[in-house]
Amino acid sequence: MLDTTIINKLTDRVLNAQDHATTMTKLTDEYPSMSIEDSYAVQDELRRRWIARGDRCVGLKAGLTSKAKMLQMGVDEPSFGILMASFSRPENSAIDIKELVHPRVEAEIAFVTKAELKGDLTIEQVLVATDYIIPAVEVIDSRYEKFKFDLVSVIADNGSSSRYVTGGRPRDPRELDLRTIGVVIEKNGEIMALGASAAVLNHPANAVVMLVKHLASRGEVLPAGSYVMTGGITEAIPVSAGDCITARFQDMGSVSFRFV
Ligand code: OOG
Ligand code: MG
Repeated sequence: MLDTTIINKLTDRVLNAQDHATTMTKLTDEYPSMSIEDSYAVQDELRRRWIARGDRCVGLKAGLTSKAKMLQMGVDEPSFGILMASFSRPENSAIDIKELVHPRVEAEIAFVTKAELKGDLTIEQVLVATDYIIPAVEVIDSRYEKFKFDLVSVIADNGSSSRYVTGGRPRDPRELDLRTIGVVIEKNGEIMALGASAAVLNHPANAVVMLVKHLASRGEVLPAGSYVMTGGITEAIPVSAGDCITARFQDMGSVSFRFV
């Protein structure tokens, strides 16, 4: 494990890049021995700093949970990250691209839980503890040059998290077949990507199962009332100022916003 001084120094670097929309070189270039455990220690420190600023943690995200995303990023394992209230933007809002480096959008199914989840779970247990599922679009923005990273580096950058927009219709997960929800991402009215929800680990609730297992390995639980994003169903779509994004989710409505 890297010592606390180095974890703090790396957290400063990541936070600075996030706050000022600047890029950094991969943390593993300087610390080749850095481990996944070290990256999650950076995330813990990021969360402490955000909370100290008055922000609130609303939940967690799973990323790199679909083949399309793993292929696009050259990584073959899921990552987990923290979602703060300040990252959220309303539906139909305008997201300021100046605050971001090279954003991309992803369509994801989000879960909102109503009971604490811990340990080894089945999909069924996740569904029983789910209050509702809801469409979400994540705006990811790697702080690494050219959006290129390894698993250790991307986790320390909080899984490229930058903004997310939640919308459409909340649904009871027991009323839908969660493997066959069709999703279409449109940019300026043109279809850029399409897929079905089974692309995420065969069933998006599996992302929650994996997340809770990861938390258990760190002695943590997923509290009731958590907002969990399960990962992009398709590859992520690069965006620029002026782009209007609509993600349509079968039987769940759509989420729209734009970049200025
Ligand atoms: C890492 C984050 C991936 C997802 O939904 O797969 C992610 C990245 O691709 O930058 O959020
Ligand atoms: Mg994502």
